[in-house]
Amino acid sequence: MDLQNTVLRQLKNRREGFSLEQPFYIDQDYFKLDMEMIWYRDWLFIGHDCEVPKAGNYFTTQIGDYPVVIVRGRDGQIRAFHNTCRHRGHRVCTQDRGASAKLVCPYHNWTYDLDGSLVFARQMGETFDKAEFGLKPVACETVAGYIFICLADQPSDFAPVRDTIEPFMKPHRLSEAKVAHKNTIIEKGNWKLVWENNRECYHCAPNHPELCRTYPEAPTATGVQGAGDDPVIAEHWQRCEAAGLPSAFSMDPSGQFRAARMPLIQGAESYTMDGKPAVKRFLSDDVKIREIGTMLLFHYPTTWNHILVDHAISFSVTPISAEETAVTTTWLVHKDAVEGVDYDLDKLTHVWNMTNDQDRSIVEENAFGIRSPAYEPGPYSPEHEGGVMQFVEWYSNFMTDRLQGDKAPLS
Ligand code: 3BY
Ligand code: FES
Ligand code: FE
Repeated sequence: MDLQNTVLRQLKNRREGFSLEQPFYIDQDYFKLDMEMIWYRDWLFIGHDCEVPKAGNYFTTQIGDYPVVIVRGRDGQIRAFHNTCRHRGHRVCTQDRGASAKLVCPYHNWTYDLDGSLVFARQMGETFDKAEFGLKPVACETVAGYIFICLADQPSDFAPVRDTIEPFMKPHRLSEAKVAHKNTIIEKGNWKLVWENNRECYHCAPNHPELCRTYPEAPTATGVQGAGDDPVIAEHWQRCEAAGLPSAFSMDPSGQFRAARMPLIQGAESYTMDGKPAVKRFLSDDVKIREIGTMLLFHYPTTWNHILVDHAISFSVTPISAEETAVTTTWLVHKDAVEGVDYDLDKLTHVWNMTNDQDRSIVEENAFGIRSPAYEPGPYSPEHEGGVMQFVEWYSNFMTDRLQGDKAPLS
């Protein structure tokens, strides 16, 4: 409770427009509080439904202390379960991904159906009732090719997320895409530093030569100010919307998620060194124009995304410890696109592999400096770092609400 009061006070007295106090980025107890208040309670992007195309396909993940398995059932539905056996707790699925008609715990072979019900448990005695020992479900929703889970017993309403992002995403038909490549890097920095870095492009020109060939560094693209008064962006929205692609800036009132379609640098169609498409077979036949730029979607605390005409890239943030964060990048292409024929994997992944590594280094050096006793919160650039201020604002408000909900308000 003492810690909760300290955090509440620090957030209340926070200097607006400045970075957070040191412990928010390095302290184990603050990290635990982030996990309990945000990660164990809110909706988290966890993967794509095209990663489990058939019944029995599954993948596993780890959110803080919780191992989770996501599996497609014979009825086609994607479900999530706590990946802890109801016998003595062994992880049921121990691989990153796989395919199986049933989920069989390796310890004593308790066997679960794809809907989580226990169907087989050897020699457990007369009175044993299998119905009592199904895998514990985790709330799971899919929208336009994206799977979200929520570890809370009573998840918040998913409808606002669905209502905002579905119209933007649907035309790109990502449910029918395939994973061309996926990788995970570990960044030695707190998850909030990963986000702060993502929410501005003030750092792009000095750090991202490859990305800057095609992605505009203007704060209107990355930030959260809407940008409807920028004539280039207004024209882009008009043109894309006329072609049936929702585009104008749309942000949830809570500040937790935002979708907007942004133009790339003039003439560029994709994140390649020459701006030309990386994939010959485009993602969706429903998209009738080529110069659609990038559909930007973020949803705190797990994901930011770029959806282009020829491919899509999702990013997923997973905290590991106070000072370590995993960032998983997934490149999606049309399911019929053939590697070596329609796309070259190096060309497809080059720009973001470079950019991710540059961002990793930035986050790690940022964390390094913040560990110094001489660190103190510093001012964000009002022109370039509005998106970072917005993230910190969201974090502070969200944590404050949750912490206050857990106890009587501060006197
Ligand atoms: O990936 C992103 O969305 C942001 C935009 C610019 C900097 N950063 C890479
Ligand atoms: Fe799973 Fe025994 S712990 S079968
Ligand atoms: Fe960056």
